[in-house]
Amino acid sequence: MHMHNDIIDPARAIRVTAANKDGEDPGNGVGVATRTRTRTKKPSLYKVLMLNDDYTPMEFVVLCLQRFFRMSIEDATRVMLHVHQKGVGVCGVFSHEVAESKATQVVDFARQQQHPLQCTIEKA
Ligand code: TYC
Repeated sequence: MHMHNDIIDPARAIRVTAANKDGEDPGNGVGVATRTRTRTKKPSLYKVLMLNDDYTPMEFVVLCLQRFFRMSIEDATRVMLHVHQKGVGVCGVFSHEVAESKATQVVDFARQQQHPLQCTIEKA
């Protein structure tokens, strides 16, 4: 038998309430299914940018891209070389909260190892 295992979207969920559509309780103890539409707002997206500098080792930048942006060694090397040559590059696009968190994690990790590597975020 076919089984559903969908994630419930609260904006589309059916609520079973005592009242009918006129706001009156039918009074028979039988629930009335009503559907309400809740307006949901998509989060604004932000790019995490990585900046070039003359001192951070290339392999450390590649490690950061693998660790904090879950890139393969090939993608991480490509992005690192792009930043090295152009001065700035995009590590990924995220919600504001996640973008801030990733940029902070990279800069804090670099600072711990005495590297001047910098990241910023910018509206996508
Ligand atoms: N320019 C650095 C070097 O030559 C490498 C580097 C690449 C540093 C990317 C930062 O975001 C960066 N060692």
